[in-house]
Amino acid sequence: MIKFPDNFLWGAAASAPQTEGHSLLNGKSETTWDKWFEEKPELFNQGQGPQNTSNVYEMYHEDILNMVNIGMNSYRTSISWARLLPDGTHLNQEAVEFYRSYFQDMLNEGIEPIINLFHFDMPWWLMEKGGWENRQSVDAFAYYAQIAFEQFGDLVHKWTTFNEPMVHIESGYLYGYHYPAIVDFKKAVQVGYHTLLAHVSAVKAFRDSYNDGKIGIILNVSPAYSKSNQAGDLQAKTYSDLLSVKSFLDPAVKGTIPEKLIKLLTDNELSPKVESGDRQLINDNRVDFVGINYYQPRRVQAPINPNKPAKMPEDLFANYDWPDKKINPYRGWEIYPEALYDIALMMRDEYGNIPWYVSENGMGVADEERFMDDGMIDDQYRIDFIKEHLEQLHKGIAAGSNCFGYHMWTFVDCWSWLNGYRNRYGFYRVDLNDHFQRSVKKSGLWFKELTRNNGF
Ligand code: BGP
Repeated sequence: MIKFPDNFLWGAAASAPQTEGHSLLNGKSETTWDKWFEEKPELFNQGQGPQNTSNVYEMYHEDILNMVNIGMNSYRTSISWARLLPDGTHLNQEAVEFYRSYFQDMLNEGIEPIINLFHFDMPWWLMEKGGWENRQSVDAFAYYAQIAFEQFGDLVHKWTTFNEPMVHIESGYLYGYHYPAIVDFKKAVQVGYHTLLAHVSAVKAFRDSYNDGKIGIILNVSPAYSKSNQAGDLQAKTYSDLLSVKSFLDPAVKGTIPEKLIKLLTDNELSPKVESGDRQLINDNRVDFVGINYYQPRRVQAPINPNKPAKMPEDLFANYDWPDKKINPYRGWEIYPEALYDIALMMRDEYGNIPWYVSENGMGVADEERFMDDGMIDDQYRIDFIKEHLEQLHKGIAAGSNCFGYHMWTFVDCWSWLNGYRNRYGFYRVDLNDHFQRSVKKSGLWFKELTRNNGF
């Protein structure tokens, strides 16, 4: 039997925009998702927009009882910035009451809330001013963070600033999956830099608030594996890790931006605008813990005939299609649990063995009703997926890595950006044709056994 450490956090993650619903109600202002859907509904799977999502706004109490029912002891979600501060300045009292009641309910039922501040949901009023391209976004975010710490600091003792900052950068400014769907490497770097400053400014606001909790950041880590040990392929790996892993992990944990990354950006004429004092701010505001979202590795090789200077990241590292890969065909992502062990050792050896947890891991599957058996989704593939990943994680912990928990994406099926409800990830199924009714899947029952035994 594989046993996990005492007090290990078992749970799941989600976000406000993907679960709350009531997106245009109860005083919330629009985000880029609301606006984009209004303008281009055809981009969204089956016209499924952000308005309703999984109706947690009304169903959170029932959901929390369902969490208890499968043995969860912790849950991460986010606060919607546009709900709490609809115009960026004035507090929406209804939002305060909603979140306080939601978090208090979790505490009452023995579920530890881990609360995140930004999960891809840029308020429209700020987007109109340029969003993260505009340096004013840094102060706006720090103000929002300060208000959140003031309003909920007595209930929440684990905070995170951003979920997967690389995703809003890449999807919004390189690959077109998020608004404003711009393709511009230099802008992407500037957006990333402002996001980093917003993160450290929120950490500063947290320290200044004398809150007794801990603060971290959630990063998607896809470690790069090179096609071969030839110099060009190894260099591709170095570039990929610098841009997508170390760019946030180093400043968040060590307080410094890697010199090699600065050189890479300079050599490619991609350096962002910085101000004096920024370095100090980054150095002074490090995190207490890190959440790592792991879904898939990155396979890379040397690019053929790249642009110099680089116009896109693909000019620095090309994708390598590993013939032996195992794939989740619905999402198109490689399944490679071994990377979780590599991540555990990386955290131990390169990041001072800082406390960290797996803040997302999961498997999205389309048309899950195919697997309905006697009224329950028989998602054995998800159970196998979790087991394989937990085995690797356990190996990492046994080797001394300081991992304190494992959260699945996700608890109840939720809305996923342009993919709507196509791929399902939950321990509980959500019935879109029957008032968002929840029903447990086989994986939920398996998870209950896992948590009861603190292992499997
Ligand atoms: C992560 C995000 C989540 C979630 C998840 C699953 O990157 O933090 O918001 O969506 O991936 O991915 P997807 O919904 O794209 O299938």
